Amino acid sequence: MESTVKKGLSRRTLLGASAGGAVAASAFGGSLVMGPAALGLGVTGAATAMSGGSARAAGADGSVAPSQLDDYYGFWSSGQTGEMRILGIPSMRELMRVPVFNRCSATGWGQTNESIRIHQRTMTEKTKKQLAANGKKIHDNGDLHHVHMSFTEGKYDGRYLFMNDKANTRVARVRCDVMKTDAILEIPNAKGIHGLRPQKWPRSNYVFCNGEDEAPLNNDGSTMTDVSTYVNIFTAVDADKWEVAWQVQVSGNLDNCDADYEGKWAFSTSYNSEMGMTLEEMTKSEMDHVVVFNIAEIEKAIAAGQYEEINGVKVLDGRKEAKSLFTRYIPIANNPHGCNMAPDKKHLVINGKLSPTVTVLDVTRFDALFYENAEPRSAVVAEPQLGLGPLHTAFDGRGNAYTSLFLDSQVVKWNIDEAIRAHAGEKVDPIKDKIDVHYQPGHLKTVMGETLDATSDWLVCLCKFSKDRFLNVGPLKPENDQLIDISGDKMVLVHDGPTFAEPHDAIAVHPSIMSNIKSVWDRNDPMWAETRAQAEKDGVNIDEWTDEVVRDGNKVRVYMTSVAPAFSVESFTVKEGDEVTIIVTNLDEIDDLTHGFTMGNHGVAMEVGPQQTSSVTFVAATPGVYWYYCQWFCHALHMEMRGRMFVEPKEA
Ligand code: K7E
Ligand code: CUA
Ligand code: CA
Repeated sequence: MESTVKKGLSRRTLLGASAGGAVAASAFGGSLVMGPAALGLGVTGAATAMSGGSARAAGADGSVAPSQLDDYYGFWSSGQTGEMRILGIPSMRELMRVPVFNRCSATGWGQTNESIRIHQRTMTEKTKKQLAANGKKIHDNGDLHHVHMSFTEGKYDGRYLFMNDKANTRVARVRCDVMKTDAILEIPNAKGIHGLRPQKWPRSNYVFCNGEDEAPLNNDGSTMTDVSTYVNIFTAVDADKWEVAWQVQVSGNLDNCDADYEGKWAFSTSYNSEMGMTLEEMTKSEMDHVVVFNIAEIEKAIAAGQYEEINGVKVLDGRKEAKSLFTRYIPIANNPHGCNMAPDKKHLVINGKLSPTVTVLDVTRFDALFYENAEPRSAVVAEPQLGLGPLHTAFDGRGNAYTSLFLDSQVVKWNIDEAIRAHAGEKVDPIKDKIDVHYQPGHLKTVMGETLDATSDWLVCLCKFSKDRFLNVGPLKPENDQLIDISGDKMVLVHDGPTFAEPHDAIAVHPSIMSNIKSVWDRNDPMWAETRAQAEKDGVNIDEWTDEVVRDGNKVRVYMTSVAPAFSVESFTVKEGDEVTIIVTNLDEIDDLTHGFTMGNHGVAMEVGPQQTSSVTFVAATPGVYWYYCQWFCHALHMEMRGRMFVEPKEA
């Protein structure tokens, strides 16, 4: 088996071979991407192989041999943890955590000056006031549901990843070259950004963001219980400038969204068209709706100045009663959730949640929705009944869709074309397969299934409950992200992947798209441009060996460099109450040689990657000797990579 791997056979072939034996491996020698189903291994076969705990199990569970690389990058949201995670697919190995909205103890994200500047750049005055009242500079938590990559002409382009923070009404952008957050935007007027999607065509000029929660536009306490003053806001963020391009006020709330492959439309589900404030009120109507946003009409009105400027943002009125050309409302069965555009460029799938159906809309019929006396449901081309609690749908490259059934704890595979034919009266069953998942699935994702590169390789199903699938770790259990082989006719469950609170969503991306990813920082990176400007003012060159302590009133700036295994500064002296800023430049330029800076008993720690500059500011509180040290194991003498801060009494 070892030598077969070296000959370049994919793990997928081995997976098939593990059931059929070594003979099968050689029989299928050159032809790769043979799923277990294609090799005659059905669901039962896989289950037996795994529960039998045989030597084959490791091969059948989606694992990748040590030192072998995964076939795909997986970018995972983390829900209330507030970070983004990178996993390998199919091994489901967690490769990295990228702090975004959260405070990270390891990297100092949310504490370093570089990260605080990114947080504060677009912060509203109101938020600053609210934070100050709580003794804080930034929100250091978030609820990150949706991660999506930037597109060029309907395909991932490896530039950025975009994500939402439902908790604090923000969106963030992560640079794919260094995998660091480079921009955070607080969205004014809206409340609780939930659904988030980039424009797919011609490129991601916009990132569309749904405000889920209803609140008064001027939320200053002057009106609170009068629901008629509440608004809901759809936002288009300029993905390059990372500022709000425009907003549209809508009827009902907004849940999930997506965009088409022509750059004409964005669409959002609404579960609260009732504008109810209680569960009973929010589920009262038989029908809610999908809002269709007409990008060209919106841009025209913005260019013509037909907007109202509210809190520095251009806002259009797209509510039903405004009878504008900005929006159309398509009635959909009560409380829909997921909103998924198929890679066939034509079909949009709306997931029923309370209804056992999904509604398939033909987006090429959306122009007609804007004609006079248009029938609002004229774009509905299918409404297959799939099972209980459909939440989200993913697509493969063969015209099939995979829908998560939250209540049934299943994934159902169905064919879009056959669903449309059945809707037209033909006797055909669009449901191709159902598989049990464990348990209560939310999002599910195929490899690049939200792009024109959709493949029929793997499906990741993000289950909300794991219950008995893992060793009991207490009342709080992990989620269970399951890996399902979809290369054959039948879906085959191959791996259980425990994850911490609470990945809602993920995307899978081929490594060829990630070709601009770096191992060493560029010294001229904009991440520390302001830190560099301050150093220049202080007459310090941070690109070279530096050992400078600059005093500026009660502010002290300590410039040092790190080369394994030493900091350039072995000790420095400050006074009690001084505001101390430590600026560290890592002069090492070797792959993976990260240093850190931790100041003992001050709650301060940060990452300093190869060729990176990081800085952190704190107050030297009480007199005494404090050791600082490098917290990233970097050298045989890593323990010795430390120094002392002497804090003298104020009146000394
Ligand atoms: Cu369904 Cu926030 Cu994407 Cu969770 S949402 S599942
Ligand atoms: Cu430098 Cu450890
Ligand atoms: Ca409703």
